[in-house]
Amino acid sequence: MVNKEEVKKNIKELCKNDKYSILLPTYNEVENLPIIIWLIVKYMEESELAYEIIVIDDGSPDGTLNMAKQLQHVYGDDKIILKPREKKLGLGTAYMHGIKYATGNFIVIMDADLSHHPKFIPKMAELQRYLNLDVVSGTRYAQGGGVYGWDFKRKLVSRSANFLTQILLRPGASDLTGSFRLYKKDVLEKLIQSCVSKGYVFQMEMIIRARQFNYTIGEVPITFVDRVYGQSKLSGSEIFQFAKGLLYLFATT
Ligand SMILES: Nc1nc2c(ncn2[C@@H]2O[C@H](COP(=O)(O)OP(=O)(O)OP(=O)(O)O)[C@@H](O)[C@H]2O)c(=O)[nH]1
Ligand SMILES: [Mg+2]
Repeated sequence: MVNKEEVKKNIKELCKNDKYSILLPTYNEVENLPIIIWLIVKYMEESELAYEIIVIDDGSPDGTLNMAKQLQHVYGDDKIILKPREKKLGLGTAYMHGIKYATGNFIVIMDADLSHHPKFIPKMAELQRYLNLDVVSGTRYAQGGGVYGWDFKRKLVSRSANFLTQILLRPGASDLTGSFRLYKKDVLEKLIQSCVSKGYVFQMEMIIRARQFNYTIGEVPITFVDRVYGQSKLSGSEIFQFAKGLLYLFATT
């Protein structure tokens, strides 16, 4: 009989050199940053996972970078790494920029606006370890997941985007437009290189390409909470861009 505790211990031994580089892209997140970092530190320390947090701020006018510097003093420059850029250059390139400095063998991508709760990172790491997965995706659309604080229009847009994509591309993952995910570093590098889209459709393309390259994907149900501080940026043109990107992927993959 295989003892469960024994298996857990063996996995822990195998994974003792693992390190998680958490990429936090920020644009005007001065209120959210101290809270998200406090939570990440709390949950990573509690679960005894080695980690670093890479903050990629794109010249936020609200002083996010200054806040990040103060947090670096508090938590140490081995834990908080600052890789700012001069101006707002978009999320996709922010990930590419951040990953260059990552020293971990795993990368976690998440939003800094408290929509993604850090308590799910250890759950993703655990699932990854058990099944040696290439990608673990947080999902709002499977057992136990959910969305809080979105109005009807926003829910409809997100649901429809997922629904259409499921039908057109059959990706085999339930949350395509979400961006809370854990990747093996080399897998993420390959995916980013192969992705052509920008904006919202980028998250979807990543998971579609992952499927295309036969990477193994697991899912962890997450609850998603709408941002409390700061401005939302979903607009009509973003929705149009998404539809365009979806059709492009449909035609090319
Ligand atoms: N570095 C960088 N970060 C960005 C940029 N655009 C957005 N972000 C950050 O990326 C994350 C996701 O962006 P959000 O604005 O929350 O996007 P969203 O969740 O789709 O929309 P709302 O939360 O409704 O505004 C947040 O942490 C933002 O601060 C950018 O151009 N550069
Ligand atoms: Mg957000």
